[in-house]
Amino acid sequence: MERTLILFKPDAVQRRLCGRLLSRFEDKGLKIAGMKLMRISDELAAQHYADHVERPFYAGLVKFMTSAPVIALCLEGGRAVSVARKLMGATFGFKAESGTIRGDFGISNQFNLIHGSDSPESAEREIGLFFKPEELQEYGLCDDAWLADE
Ligand code: D4T
Repeated sequence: MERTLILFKPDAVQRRLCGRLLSRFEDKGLKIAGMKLMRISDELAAQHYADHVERPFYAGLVKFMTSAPVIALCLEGGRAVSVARKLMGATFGFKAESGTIRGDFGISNQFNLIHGSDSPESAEREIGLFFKPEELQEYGLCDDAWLADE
């Protein structure tokens, strides 16, 4: 089992797309381990996007991500990190394949609706930034046996 951090960015919340985006992950078989509506602080944005601090788009990205509420999700399942990245599609909406979240719901570079951890190591770090341990649940679902290989 693997966990990943997903953020529905301010544009997804503002465009009332959260239910439809969450359905994509539930339909695929990922389980919600944690979920909350929250406002990202400047400090949290700086920690989350520390790798991008030198990039030209960094200031605009932090401004966007702190501009309005987001939904933070910790999703769990087999190969959750790569499965979620496939569902999201390529970074820019105009390049993302149809059938993916970014390919189906947007054409913007910056307003790309969703964040997903890019490796299990990033996921561990990012889940720790966004969730306290007690905010994450461990529980079974009635179809668990039908979604796992063993
Ligand atoms: P995130 O991190 O938001 O899941 O997106 P990706 O993993 O797909 O892409 P990224 O880290 O390279 O970029 C982070 C974030 O910055 C925005 N961005 C990116 C931008 O506005 N202009 C740019 O040129 C790039 C490369 C979009 C996603």
